[in-house]
Amino acid sequence: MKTAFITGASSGIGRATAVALGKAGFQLVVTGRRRERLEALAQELAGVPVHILTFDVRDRAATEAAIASLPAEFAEVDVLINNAGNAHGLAPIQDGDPADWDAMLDGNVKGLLYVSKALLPTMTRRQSGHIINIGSVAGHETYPNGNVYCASKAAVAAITKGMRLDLLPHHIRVAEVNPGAVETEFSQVRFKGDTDRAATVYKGFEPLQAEDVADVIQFMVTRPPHVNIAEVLLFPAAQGAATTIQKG
Ligand code: NDP
Ligand code: 8X3
Repeated sequence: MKTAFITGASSGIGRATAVALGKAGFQLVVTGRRRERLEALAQELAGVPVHILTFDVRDRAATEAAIASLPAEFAEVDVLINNAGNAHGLAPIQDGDPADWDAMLDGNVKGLLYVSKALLPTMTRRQSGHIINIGSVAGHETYPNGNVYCASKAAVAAITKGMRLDLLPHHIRVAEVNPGAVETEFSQVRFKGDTDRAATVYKGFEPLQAEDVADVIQFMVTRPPHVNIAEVLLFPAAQGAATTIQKG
């Protein structure tokens, strides 16, 4: 049985990916900070072997310790989905909150690096592995007030390309999935619990659901070993660019 390690599986895209890969025959390591959410996910996936790790990806020592604690039967990771991340705030640069900047750069960028670094030895040793980094359209287009979130996702794009080149000699596939608007808890986190403001983001058109992104990820990780779908841009049909959405 292959092992998939999914960060940010307590909500949204990560959770839907865990469900999809569990149903596709993977055993899972699911991570996040909210243990009760991960326990509910494991219960929903009854019959699928699931190991839960709770840690904050911004905390390098905690990330390393959590990954070092993996029992032998979950330690040989075949597929890594670097999904944990969020936007915090949406403000002009001069009004941005440095605490939000730290949360985005430390979580979306450094967290992805810490998790990857801790798991890569198991892949390089076996000369095999598949890593999917969840970027965003925001990493390929900078939109007004998106500044630091866009920068964090542009870093994910650059890191993905760098990882792909560096890991090529080790036969490790590296890919990036770049969604547009997906209705998850993303906007609730971005707007700090303002659910009305979050809901307006997805009003007037049919956004992607987390399951739509999970479908694509499942397809990517079940291709034969000689195939790497290196980059995917996934929009709702109503979206043409980061901030161009046909409403109505
Ligand atoms: P959600 O808010 O629904 O899920 C975010 C997940 O990331 C949660 O499981 C959360 O777990 C985890 N997470 C966030 N910060 C940390 C942290 N510091 N340490 C550990 N885990 C963390 O949002 P989405 O599912 O939408 O987001 C998933 C990814 O998709 C993100 O990287 C996001 O940037 C990206 N994305 C989202 C889009 C969208 O429109 N929704 C579009 C493009 C990209 P917990 O809180 O339990 O720690
Ligand atoms: C999430 C999509 O457009 O809000 O990365 O940045 S967007």
